Amino acid sequence: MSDFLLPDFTPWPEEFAQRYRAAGHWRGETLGAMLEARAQAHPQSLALVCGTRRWTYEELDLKARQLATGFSRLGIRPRDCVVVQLPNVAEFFTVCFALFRLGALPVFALPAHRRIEITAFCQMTDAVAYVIADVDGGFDYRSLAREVMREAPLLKHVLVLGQAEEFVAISDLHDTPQDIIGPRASDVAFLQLSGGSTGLPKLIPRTHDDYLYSVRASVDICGLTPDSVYLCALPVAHNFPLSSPGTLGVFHAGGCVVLARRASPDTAFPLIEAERVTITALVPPLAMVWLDSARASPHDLSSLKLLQVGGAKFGAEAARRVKPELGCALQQVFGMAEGLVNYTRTDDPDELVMNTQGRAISPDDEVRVVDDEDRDVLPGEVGHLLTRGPYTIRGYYRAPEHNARAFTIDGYYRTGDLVRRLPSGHLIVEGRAKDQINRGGDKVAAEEVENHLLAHPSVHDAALVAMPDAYLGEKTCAFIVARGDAPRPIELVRFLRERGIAQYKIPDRILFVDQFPKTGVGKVNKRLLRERTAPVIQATTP
Ligand code: AMP
Ligand code: DBH
Repeated sequence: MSDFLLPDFTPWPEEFAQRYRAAGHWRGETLGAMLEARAQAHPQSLALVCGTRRWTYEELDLKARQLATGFSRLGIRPRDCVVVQLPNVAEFFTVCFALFRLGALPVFALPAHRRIEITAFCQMTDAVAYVIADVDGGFDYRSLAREVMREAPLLKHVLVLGQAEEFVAISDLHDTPQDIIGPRASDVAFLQLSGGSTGLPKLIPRTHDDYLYSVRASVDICGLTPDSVYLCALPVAHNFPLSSPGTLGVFHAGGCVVLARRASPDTAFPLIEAERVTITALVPPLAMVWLDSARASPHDLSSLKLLQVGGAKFGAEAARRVKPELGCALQQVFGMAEGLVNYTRTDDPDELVMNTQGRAISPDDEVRVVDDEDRDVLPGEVGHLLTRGPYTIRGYYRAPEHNARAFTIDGYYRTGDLVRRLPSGHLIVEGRAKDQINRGGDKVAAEEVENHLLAHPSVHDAALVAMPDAYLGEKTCAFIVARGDAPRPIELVRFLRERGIAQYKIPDRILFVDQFPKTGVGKVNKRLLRERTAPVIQATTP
């Protein structure tokens, strides 16, 4: 058994693993080896632009190897988990590649996460280190780290980009590179996050083999070359800009990644012009803002060839505006950190690009569309999307009970999405069965927020539902049955904030009701609650 093998990881059954290897999907290459190979092949090519810093492949790889030595000296070992919460900065990559080399596992947090989430990630993974920036977006991550340290006893190190105060500065850790026996490609490389639908966030173990396959195949589908210049405007740790084909795809192709600190047009457009960006990825609300700003912008966006939009459904109407207003082609991307990614192809007819969310990457992606009893629906009918394949996990990390529900006996992942499949294999996302709200690409698990609301002494019961929104697609509305006098909504908002949850999970609306409508079996009828948001929406829509 490998030293790097992670317990609590559900591997693919051996017959599948053999098949994926035989097909050439899994090639035995690790992420660390991939970067090293690129640095040897074209050391002087530009790999990364971050503010005024411009790193070649040689520099990027060297810094990662130096940091690996520093991490190792600190005592970070193979299989140790390290929660990484960084903004879009170059050090995200040196930190991650250093950990990949050691066989330690980054746990990808988003900058928006706060005490509750970070503490949960640390506790669930027994993380030994937590990597942060000092201050970003006006928020001091060091004070967050102090709170997390108190609740996560196994956390030994806080590594800070910038002013470390009582913690360790990342810049002090670089040391002479050493030869390291790295992990195997079949080992878990990192833990990605799921938006989830339960009270607790879920962690997604991805192996070097499976992730690199999805990256490599995505590079082909999206036509990345050494001339590609990718603007990373979404949070760098998110699965979409990381791997579809994302920054890792660009490194695989030998192109250049340009990091944007913000995704707004006033930050992104000047970068597109200055760096001659050819491809970028956005969630639908940002794509709409870009569409509204492009024409009036003084910046030359003509280098942009492909805009990828995914994370939430991009409506056909907005989709049709991309070419005329941004002057580039659109690609719809329907993916999930658990694995399966669908793309519209660059040579698909417009009809498919505007109206579908694409088709699966791999000929070995098995996609089923089923009814409530797991029976295949007729072709073209709406049903639950189930999938398994060479880069889709067989289980979440340390979640056996949840896994029993989230996967079928024969290993299909229940995505919770409702889709329709066209004869071409393209999928149209028609809705969602999971109890989750997709707030413009930010996934909010209803149960998680309900549990926080229930902790308030004046809340007897809580139900979080989606409410349509022109900009975000969906916003959240919390229905509350009060215990005694109803608290003021602002008091509940303050309560949630003080508990330390990410801002995007705070309900956009809070409404009080005497009781919840119930379904036949007595469950809260969320469909009826969603309908009750209609007057609210009308009242607030100009
Ligand atoms: P996660 O499992 O947290 O990585 O989130 C993945 C989920 O995001 C999918 O299961 C879908 O519900 C949603 N999603 C991602 N891309 C799209 C898209 N293009 N259209 C509709 N929903 C999407
Ligand atoms: O929403 C997602 O999680 C997502 C969207 C597009 C994703 O993980 C991906 C592409 O890889």
